[in-house]
Amino acid sequence: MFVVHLVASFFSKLQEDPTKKVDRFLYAMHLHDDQLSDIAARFQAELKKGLSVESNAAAAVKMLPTHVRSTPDGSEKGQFLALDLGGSRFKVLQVKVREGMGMRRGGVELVEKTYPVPKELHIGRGTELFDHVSESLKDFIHEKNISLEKKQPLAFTFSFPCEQATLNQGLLLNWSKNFRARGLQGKDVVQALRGAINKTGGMDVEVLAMVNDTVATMMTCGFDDQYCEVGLIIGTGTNACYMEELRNVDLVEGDEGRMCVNTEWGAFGDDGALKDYITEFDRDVDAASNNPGKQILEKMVSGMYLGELVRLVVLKMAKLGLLFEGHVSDALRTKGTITTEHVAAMEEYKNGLNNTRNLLVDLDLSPTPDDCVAVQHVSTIVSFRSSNLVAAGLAAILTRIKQNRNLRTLRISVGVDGTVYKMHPQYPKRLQKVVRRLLPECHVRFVLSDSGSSKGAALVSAVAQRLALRRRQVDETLSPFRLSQEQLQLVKTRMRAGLEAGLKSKGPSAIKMLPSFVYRTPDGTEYGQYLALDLGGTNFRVLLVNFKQGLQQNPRLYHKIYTIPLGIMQGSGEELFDHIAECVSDFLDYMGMKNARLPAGFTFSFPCKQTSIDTGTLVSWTKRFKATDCEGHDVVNMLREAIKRRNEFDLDIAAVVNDTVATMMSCAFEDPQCEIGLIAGTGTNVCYMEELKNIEKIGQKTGNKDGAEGTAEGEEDEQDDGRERERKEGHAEIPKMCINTEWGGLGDDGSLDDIITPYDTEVDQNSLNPGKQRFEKLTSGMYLGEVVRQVLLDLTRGSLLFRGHVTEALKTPGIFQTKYLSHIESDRLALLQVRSILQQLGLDSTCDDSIIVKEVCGAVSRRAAQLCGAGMAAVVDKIRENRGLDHLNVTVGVDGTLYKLHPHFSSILQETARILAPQCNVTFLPSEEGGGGKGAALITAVARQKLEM
Ligand code: 0WK
Ligand code: 0WK
Ligand code: BGC
Ligand code: BGC
Repeated sequence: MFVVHLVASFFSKLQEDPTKKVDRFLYAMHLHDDQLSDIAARFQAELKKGLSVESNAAAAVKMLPTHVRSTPDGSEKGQFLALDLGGSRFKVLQVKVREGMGMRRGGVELVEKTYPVPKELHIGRGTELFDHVSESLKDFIHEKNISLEKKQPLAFTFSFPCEQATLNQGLLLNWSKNFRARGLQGKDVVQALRGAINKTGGMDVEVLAMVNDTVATMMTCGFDDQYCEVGLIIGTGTNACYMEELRNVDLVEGDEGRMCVNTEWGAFGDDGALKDYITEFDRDVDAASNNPGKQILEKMVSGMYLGELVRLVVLKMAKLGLLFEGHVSDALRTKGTITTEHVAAMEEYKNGLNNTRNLLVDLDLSPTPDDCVAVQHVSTIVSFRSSNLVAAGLAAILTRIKQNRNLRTLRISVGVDGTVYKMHPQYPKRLQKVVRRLLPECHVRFVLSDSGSSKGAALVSAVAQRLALRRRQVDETLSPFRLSQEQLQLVKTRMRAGLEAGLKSKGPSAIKMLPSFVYRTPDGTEYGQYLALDLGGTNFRVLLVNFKQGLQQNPRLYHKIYTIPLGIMQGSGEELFDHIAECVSDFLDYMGMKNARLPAGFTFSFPCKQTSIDTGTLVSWTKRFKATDCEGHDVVNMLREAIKRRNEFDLDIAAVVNDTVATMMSCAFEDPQCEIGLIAGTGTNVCYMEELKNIEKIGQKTGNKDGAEGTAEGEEDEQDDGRERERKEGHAEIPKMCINTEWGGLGDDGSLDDIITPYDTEVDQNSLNPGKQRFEKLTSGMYLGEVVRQVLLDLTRGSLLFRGHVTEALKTPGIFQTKYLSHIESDRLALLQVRSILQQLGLDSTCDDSIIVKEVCGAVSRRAAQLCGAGMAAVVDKIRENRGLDHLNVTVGVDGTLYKLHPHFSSILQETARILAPQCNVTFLPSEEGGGGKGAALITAVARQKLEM
């Protein structure tokens, strides 16, 4: 038989190769590479249009966000029911991912059953369609004896365009293919499914995720191929999805990581973008379809229409006498008599011609061998155009991915499914060849989805479940850090009680309330040249401060920063002060003032008991300092001793002040309303101007071994001119003194135990001063990084992070410096940069991991800022009540790297203080560089001038 055909065709060639006649007739369907590149370029423009919030509404290609943020990463597991609706077959499945013993590692087990969907349901009421779906589900559950004890998670593949706000919700935008059930457009199909399942009853199912079949196909293939980031369906319908950069998906919050976008490319051309490629046959197919004007590309590409296109071409050629000597049968006139299966059959290598002849005979035609060759060629041209158009669409998507990732070459895999791609013998080859021709620099692998898309849908549900579980577990882990208004109000109350208690007792109190012997803030009359030493924060600064006569003139400042090596911080007191003296000596050299015996102020950022402005007995070290033989000693003497030991220069140390006091003075020099000093840096602390009469412990002389007596009478004069100024400033001349609260100690008496978390306890236990400075350990820069590390450790041990790998890095104390919090939490920082910070710390992370790390950092720093805000509310309300005011205007001078460098700390602190102290209008004035030194110089100036009086 075949030989006869061969001979016949050879002779006819002599006449004319019948395919030539068809090529001429279907010239418009031949798409050359430059036309395909043009279509790819047009499609790329459509992708952009669909992604952008400005043009999405008008875009034909809807670019629907899917809320699938990652392809499988190997940790998915679980047992799921799955529904696969919308393709040529409706299937119910049970999918087991890595469940159960004996399964080779990483296996997925599928049990499935196909249920027919009666045609009338395709066009009936939507509720009936979903009733049929849920009844099929129930039937499947019973047939497969799936226990209904526990709630069964379900994954739903629904192959129609849906607008999704989350993974388990989706508004149907429009039907396509052969579905047009009423009453569902614009409705949430997941809700519709839940409704049907409840109506059917007897099933306890939770719909975890609804995905488009392209997405499910990408996930299915991504299970075995990590490069698979594109899903392609060429079946009844056609469509593609791919992993887009989240920053480009305007319709979804956030710009970190990626999200799979369902392009719905079937609608490409609905806005006329393909008008110059549409042939009369395409117009006929569209006109006769149940959604004219819609899904233009789909009608040129997918299985529902290819057969019809061939029929219309053959019909037209027959009518024009180009086939069957012009004979036309009713069957040929009848819609749908040539299906895509027929097209595929006609193109089979061996039996293609035979199948063509059989088909034409079935259509009551008596084809000649040439007719068969010609009709077969029509099928070839129609399906060739289909694969070419798909190739153009893919080329656009892959080019976009390459550009998104600034890659010169791209290695990627495309997960494919659909009866056209699967059934049509030559379709895959043709498609792959054209893609490789259009994108020579890309290495594209096509992965056939071997088991339908439900595996992928289950994986999405597994990811959804894992993300939901992780979300719940991360929320649980972080909820103790999320302080309620009531809790913050409590902290304010406890801070207030701690301030009051500290003012009263002479004995130990959690909040020490240390008198500073600074009775007033600067009044601008300060003048002269002073040396200032600023120890205790991140750096040690030596400054020369020059105040010129005349009000508010900014002083000249020269300074040099020195580091204090950890070994010195935690060595002997002598070494520490020798190191300080050495730095001062270096500075005086640098300033060429070795011989000047300058009056100096010493900012010493640790709790000191003072009996005068120039004495200070260190109560206890804090932060990183632990030098021996210092606690209980007068630090001014120790400094003097060290200077004497060095015997190179001499200083007249006239004042020692806490950095909070120095900061208050420095800011008060600019803003007279400044009566509070706040440090939020390595440590945390606050000072404020308290009324002398409230400082009971000052009442009687605080004898300490340095026994500096003299100051007493000084106080009176102070009081006199204090009185003078008060009058000037209106609130009756109440003598005041600045109190260094040392609020870092709040909670040392257990008063914060109800908000301290196990992570905080861990940090406290591993600190240099366990049980001490509890409030500081919840709020200051030295500890926040450690609290974060403890939380990350716990989350990793719970395999919620870093795939459960507890690396050495994560176990290393101090590795997560607080500055990383500031970097990680800055809005400008994309996730990629968060990942590179984690990389530097030896923490290999995924996008999701860095989202969680950022959240942990945010929770820990937010709590810190809120606690400081609550503490500040207590201080300003005390001052307001001290003065019997309904409303207080006050300024707080602030310094510290946490307050100054952290992206959100300062605003959250201010907001909290505003809410908790509504009767106070608090202005926060960041101190300028070296404020601690300037403040010390101001105090020294005040102390000096007093002496000259
Ligand atoms: C098989 C998938 C299904 C998808 C179908 C598309 O499991 O989700 O909708 O492929 O191909 P069709 O059956 O429409 O040819
Ligand atoms: C800068 C001040 C200094 C203070 C420091 C606190 O000049 O007195 O100790 O701020 O901030 P930290 O360096 O601890 O972040
Ligand atoms: C639908 C898509 C679907 C595709 C393949 C199209 O008609 O709009 O959502 O992915 O068919 O099934
Ligand atoms: C110290 C305070 C200091 C604060 C800020 C705390 O650890 O106890 O004296 O003001 O840190 O530097």
